[in-house]
Amino acid sequence: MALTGEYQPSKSQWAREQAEKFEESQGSEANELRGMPIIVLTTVGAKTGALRKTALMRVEHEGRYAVIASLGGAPQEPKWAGNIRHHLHVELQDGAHKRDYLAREVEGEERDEWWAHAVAAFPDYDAYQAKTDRRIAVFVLEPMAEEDE
Ligand code: F42
Repeated sequence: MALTGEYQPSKSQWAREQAEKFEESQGSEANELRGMPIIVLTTVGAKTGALRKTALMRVEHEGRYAVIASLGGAPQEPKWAGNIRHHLHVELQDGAHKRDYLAREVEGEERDEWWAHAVAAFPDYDAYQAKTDRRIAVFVLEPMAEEDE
């Protein structure tokens, strides 16, 4: 079931424009960062309940995705990570295809495996982890059953 709530645009202009252009064009425009593909994640705001849309790198493996809370190696986590912990049901749009997912934060070996997929998709993640003292959170997104399945 699709998420419900009012869309509240991000305060970050470049990130907002990328997410909006990507969605409006069904993923045919604004679909890369430095030549590498992105997806758009929709989360439910932990405080407002509003729908938040965030452009993130595309980390996909066998039909599942990971989202990496790197925020360029900043000391603080991106807000969307807290939103996910508060509300595990999210939407992810990859190209023209938008679907519902259940998110789970991963640790240990599972995190290591997904981190390797993440770095293969976007090598800068290693530099971001080296830049910050926090352990960058990794969330794996498992597809939820579609209504007609
Ligand atoms: N960020 C990453 O962390 N990882 C990536 O892989 C990544 C890739 C990427 C690719 C393209 C691109 O354009 C941007 C990319 N970014 C990536 C940056 C990403 O799009 C986000 O801008 C960044 O991660 C920061 O996320 P944020 O959730 O902190 O967003 C900020 C800018 C923002 O909009 N904040 C909102 C605001 O109004 O300032 C708050 C949003 C929010 O969720 N509010 C909650 C609510 O209840 O509505 C409350 C949250 C709380 O706890 O206070």
